[in-house]
Amino acid sequence: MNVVVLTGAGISAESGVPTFRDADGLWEGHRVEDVATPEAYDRDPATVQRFYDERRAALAAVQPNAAHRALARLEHWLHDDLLIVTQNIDDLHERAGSKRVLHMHGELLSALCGACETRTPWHDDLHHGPECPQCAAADLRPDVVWFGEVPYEMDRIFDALEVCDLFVSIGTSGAVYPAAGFVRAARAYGARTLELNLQPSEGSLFFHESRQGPASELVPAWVDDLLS
Ligand code: BJW
Repeated sequence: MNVVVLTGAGISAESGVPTFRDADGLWEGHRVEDVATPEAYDRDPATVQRFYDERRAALAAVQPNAAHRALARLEHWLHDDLLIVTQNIDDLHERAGSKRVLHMHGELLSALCGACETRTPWHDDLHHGPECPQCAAADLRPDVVWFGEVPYEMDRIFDALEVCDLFVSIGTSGAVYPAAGFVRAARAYGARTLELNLQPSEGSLFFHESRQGPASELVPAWVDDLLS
């Protein structure tokens, strides 16, 4: 069986990483669409850099939870027949042991050079304007995808959606495209579709089945079912 799993902020919530659109979300009081943009960065790069520097530093203090670990266990059995497509910029899937992970909205632990567009693994702060290791321009920004920018790995993702037998969406609001459209693409290609989320998402009706509850309970139970 070939499986594509899409994950969103909800899978990391129980690790202590804030979500975006929940009541206590990252941008409480702001519309995410207003602040997660290249225009917001151009207007006030220092504030945006500090915001991501704080999130990068906070990442060191959190750990993968039972949902991340269950997906790593699933990869142990399915090998190349499992692909995780994550909208998250944390590294909790990798730290749980998953290897086949595509970060479509970029990664906190990577910097993108505005001058030469090189992506460089990055663990430190960026607000003080360090030089790009490739071209020496002091023009490094967080390597994340904001609204209006093109997500990473779209060709590989659609290739995977085309051949998967099962598409599972975990902990995402279904509010942001193109990820919100993956369920319809997978269905059109013939996959069965399952949603695992704390509450029905904006896209729940597009799934064959939707289960509600915390990811740390639903995901291990689903993996146990699949492997039994
Ligand atoms: C739990 C839980 C627990 C909580 N257990 N569950 C009009 C119509 C259609 C599209 C557009 C439109 N106007 C503009 C667009 C396009 C636009 C878009 O979608 N806008 C919408 C506002 C409509 N999209 C873009 O611009 C994208 N680019 C694009 O489309 O390029 C064109 C193109 C595409 C493809 C090929 C070629 C060209 C880019 C989108 C970039 C999004 N970036 C961000 C920031 C990343 C950096 C950062 O992290 O700071 O990505 S915004 C933010 O939203 C972040 C997330 O990855 C993303 C999704 O959020 P997510 O994961 O769903 O989090 P939440 O908080 O919303 O939801 C959490 C869920 O978990 C909730 O449901 C909870 O209930 C649940 N939950 N605890 C289980 N314990």
